[in-house]
Amino acid sequence: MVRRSIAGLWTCGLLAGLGMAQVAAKDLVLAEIHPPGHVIVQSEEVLHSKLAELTKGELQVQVKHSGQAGNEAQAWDKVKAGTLDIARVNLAMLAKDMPAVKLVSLPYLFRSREHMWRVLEGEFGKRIQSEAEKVGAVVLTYYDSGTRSFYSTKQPIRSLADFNGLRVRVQDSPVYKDLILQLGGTPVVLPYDKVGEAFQKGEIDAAENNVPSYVSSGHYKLAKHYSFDEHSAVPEVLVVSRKTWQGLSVAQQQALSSAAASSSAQMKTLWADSELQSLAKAKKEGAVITDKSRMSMSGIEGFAVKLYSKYITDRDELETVLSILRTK
Ligand code: GTR
Repeated sequence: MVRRSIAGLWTCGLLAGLGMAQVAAKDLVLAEIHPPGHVIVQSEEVLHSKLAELTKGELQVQVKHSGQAGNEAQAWDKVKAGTLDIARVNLAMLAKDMPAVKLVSLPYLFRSREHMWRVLEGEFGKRIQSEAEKVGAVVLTYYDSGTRSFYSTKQPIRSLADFNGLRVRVQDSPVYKDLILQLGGTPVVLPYDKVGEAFQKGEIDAAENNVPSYVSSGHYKLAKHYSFDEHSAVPEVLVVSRKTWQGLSVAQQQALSSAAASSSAQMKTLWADSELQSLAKAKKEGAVITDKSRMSMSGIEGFAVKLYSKYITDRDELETVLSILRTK
């Protein structure tokens, strides 16, 4: 989309009068499912202002928040097809197209947030990058997504027995579907924006997410038992379509990469605070938080190991997982 302000039109007229062409501002549409106020949207606002600053307004990011440009699966498909410029999605959503993502979605893979960042910024990150390129996307950066835990409507999940027969909403990821099956529950795949309605209609009993999303989605009002088991830590990713990327000049590509890196660095400083504030809000408004110390999930690692055996199918994948685990 070409954007012209009054000042822009005036300059344009002036430049035309001087026989010079003006470089039109270009908007890159970014699909986002979270609403304003979510820490991810705040980081995208940083991306927008940094890019505008670096390109002197020549390149801008237009954040279509709250799912205006479709849900995550739709946004990812459009990026691959080259009909959407940028999508911010949870990396787990790319597992169907990228083998490396299946591995990174495995539960209990990362020891800490620092461990996850070292893995993403190392060799493994390059592998994700090259797999994304094969399907038509360029990875710009990652954002924190904390850890994911289960939350339920009727009673807190405290032990493995509590999964028996539980209908648990999961993202459209084979790894998550299998995790719930292994635990004895029934996985229900739903896009994020349909989860609230499914709780209301009694179609699901539980879901899982990080605390900022549990709160900003309003799920904490519908499923008030949040059990801090922290079974996975899959980051968010910002991907640009190959078509858009190739349509940018080298200077614009550099500016976009640099603005994305700045927004990710900024997000690292915002994330912890967002988790604390969201947790405080949930507690204040009646959510019941069960800490790990009050859960007896012993045995869950056994289920996780079964998943590892299913998803690590050859020597290369084994080496990859081992190198992730060995990353200091
Ligand atoms: C959130 C993530 C979203 C989406 C959502 C979900 O943590 O930021 O992109 O994947 O989880 O569970 O669908």
